[in-house]
Amino acid sequence: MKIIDGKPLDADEYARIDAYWRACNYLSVGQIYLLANPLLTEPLNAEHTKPRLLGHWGTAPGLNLLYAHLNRVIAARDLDMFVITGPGHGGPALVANTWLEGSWSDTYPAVSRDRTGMAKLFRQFSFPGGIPSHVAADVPGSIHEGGELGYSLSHAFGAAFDNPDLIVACVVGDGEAETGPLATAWHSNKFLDPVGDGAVLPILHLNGYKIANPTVLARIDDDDLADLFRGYGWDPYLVAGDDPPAVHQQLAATFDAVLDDIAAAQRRARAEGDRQRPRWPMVVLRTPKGWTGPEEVDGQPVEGTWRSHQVPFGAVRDHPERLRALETWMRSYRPEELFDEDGRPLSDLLSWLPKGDRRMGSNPHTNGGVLLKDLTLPDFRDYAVEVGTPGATNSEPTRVLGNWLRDVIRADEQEHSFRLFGPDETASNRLDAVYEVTDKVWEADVLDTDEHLAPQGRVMEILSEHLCQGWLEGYLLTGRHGLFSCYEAFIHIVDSMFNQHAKWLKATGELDWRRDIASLNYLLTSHVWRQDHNGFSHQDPGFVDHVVNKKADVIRVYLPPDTNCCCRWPITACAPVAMSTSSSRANSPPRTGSASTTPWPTARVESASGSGPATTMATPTWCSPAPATFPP
Ligand SMILES: Cc1ncc(C[n+]2csc(CCOP(=O)(O)OP(=O)(O)O)c2C)c(N)n1
Ligand SMILES: [Mg+2]
Repeated sequence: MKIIDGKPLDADEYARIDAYWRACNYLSVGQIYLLANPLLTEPLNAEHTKPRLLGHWGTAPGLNLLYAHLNRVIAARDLDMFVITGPGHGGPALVANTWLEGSWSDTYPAVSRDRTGMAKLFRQFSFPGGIPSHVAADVPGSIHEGGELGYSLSHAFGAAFDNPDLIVACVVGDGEAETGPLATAWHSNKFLDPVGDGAVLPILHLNGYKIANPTVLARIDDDDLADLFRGYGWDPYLVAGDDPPAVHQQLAATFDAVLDDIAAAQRRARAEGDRQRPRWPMVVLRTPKGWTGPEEVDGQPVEGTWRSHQVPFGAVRDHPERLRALETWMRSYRPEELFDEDGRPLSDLLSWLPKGDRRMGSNPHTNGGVLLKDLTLPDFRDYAVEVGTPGATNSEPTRVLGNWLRDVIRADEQEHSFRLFGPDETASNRLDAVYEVTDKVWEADVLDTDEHLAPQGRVMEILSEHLCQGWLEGYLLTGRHGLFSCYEAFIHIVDSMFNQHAKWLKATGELDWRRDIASLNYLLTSHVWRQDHNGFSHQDPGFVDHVVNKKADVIRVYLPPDTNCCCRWPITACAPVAMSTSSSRANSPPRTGSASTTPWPTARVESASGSGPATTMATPTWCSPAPATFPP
C-alpha cells in the first residue's frame, strides 16, 4: 500500500485541525454522558450525567478525524463533497460535526451554537423526545442510516452516478466490510464513468474491531490487504498510527494525494479522452478503536479494543471513581481552549471550515428532493395494444413496457436523471427495447461478441440484487429517478434493504426540512405461476406479503392484469416505494403472451384497483405531467 510521508500542515493549521478534532471528541462524549454542565464549568456530579447511558463511542474519534480532514480539503479545493458514514452507529460524531460547522443549528435553530444549544445537544441524544443514536434521517448531511450495516459503498456510488462534479467520501467500517453487500460493492468501480459520473473515495476504517471481536481485514497482513484491494481495482493508501501529530500530518498528506489522483483521472478521461478504467484511490485508516478514550476500565484495556465499541464505562452515577474518570477524560480535550464562556466555539475552530452549501451537513445532494426534477414521461396511451375483443389478442406486457421505458430514457437524454437497474435480467424481463437508445454501463473489458456494453448508459446490470438496490437508493436519495426490475423469487434478497429504505422514508416524512424524493419502483417478473421454464426453485411470491405490512403512504402495490395495465402502472406509481408485479403471464418464456383484455379507459380503473387506496391517483412524485386527465 502507498504510504505518503509529507508534512503539509504548518503549525497553525495543525493546531486548528487538532483543536477541531478535540472539540468533536468532546461533543461526542458529552452527548453520550451528560445531561447538564456541558462546559464543565463546575465539578461534575452525578446529576449532570444521564441515568441511562447509550451510544457508540468506539467509532467516533475516527469519524471525527476524517470529518475534520475532509473539511480541510473541501475548503482548500472548494470541493462539492459529502460523506457517507458506514459505521452510522457513530451518531454522536456526525451530530457533533454538523453542530460545530453550523448546519445543525441552521436546521434546528433551537439548538443554537452556544452554551444553551450545547446543553440541548447533549440532552437530546438518544433521549426520550430527542434524536436517535445513529446517523439517522434527523442528521443534516446524511443520506444513510447506519443501523443495518453493509450499504454505505453502494449508496455512495448511487449518489455519484450522473453527478460529475461531486465527490462522495465513504467511511466503511472494517466490520461492515465483512458483510456480503459491502463486499460486492467494491466492484462498483467497474460501473463508474470518469466522464459523466463523479468520484467515490472509500475510506476503510480499520479500527480493528466490531462489537466483540477483531475484524478479519485488520488481522491479515498489509500485503494481503493491498492485494485484495488492488484485485478489486483500487489503489490503496495506508494511514496508520496512534500518535495524533503524526496521524494528522499523514492523513492530510494522503488526502492531498488521493484528491490529486481523482482530479488527474477525471482530467485524463474528460480532457484527454483516455478511456482506460482509472485505478481510483482509496484510503485505509488504521487507528485505534475508542482512540483518546479511557485506556483501562476495571483493570481491562478499553482504548484500542472492542471494549470501547459502545459506552466505555457505565453506571457513572453509582461509581464516584467513574465520574471522576469521565471528568478527566472530557477535560483531556481542553474545552476551555475550544469554547468561550458562553459555549460558542472559538473563531479559530471555525474560521477555516467550508462555508454555506459546501459544509457537508448542508450539501444539497444530501437532501435530494431539493434537486429533484420531474421526469418527462411519454403518454402511455401511445403504447397501448389494440383490444378489439377482450381476450382475443396476445401480447407481452413487459415488452410493451420496454418501449415506453425506451422513450422515458430518450426524453431524459439531456437531464440524465433516470436509470434502470437489474441483476442481469433486463433482457430476460423483455425490457430490451431500451437498448435501441442506450447501453449497459460497463467499464471492464469488452469483447467483440458483447452487446450494448459501454462506459456510459442508462442501464445498470450486475448480478447482485444488493448492489442494484443500494445504487438505486443512493441515486434516488440524491434527487434522481429509477426502476429496479427483478424476478419475483429473488427480490427477497433485498427484503431488509427495502425495510431500511421504508423506515428512512417514514422518518424523513416527519422532518419538514427533508424534501420528498422519487419513488423506488420495483417491477417484479417471472412469477410464481409462470415457472414452466424454471420450476419450484423460482417460485416465491412472498415479497408482496413482506412489503404490504408497511403503511400505504410508503408502499403501493399494483397487480396489472394485462399489457395495457402494465404500461399504466408507472404513471400511477406515486408512492415513495411503488411495486408492480406484472401480469402472471407477463414475461418469460416468450412463446405465449398475455391475453389483452383491457383497453385504455378501463386500464385506468384496473390499475388503481390494486392494493393502494383511491389516493393512488394523486400527483406522482416522479411523474410529469401528472395524470390528471384521461380519455372518457
Ligand atoms: C447487518 C448488521 N449486522 C449486525 C449489526 C450489529 N452491529 C452494530 S455495530 C457492529 C460492529 C460494527 O463494526 P465496524 O463496522 O467495524 O464499526 P466500528 O468499529 O467503526 O464501530 C455490529 C456487528 C448491524 N448493525 N448490522
Ligand atoms: Mg471496526
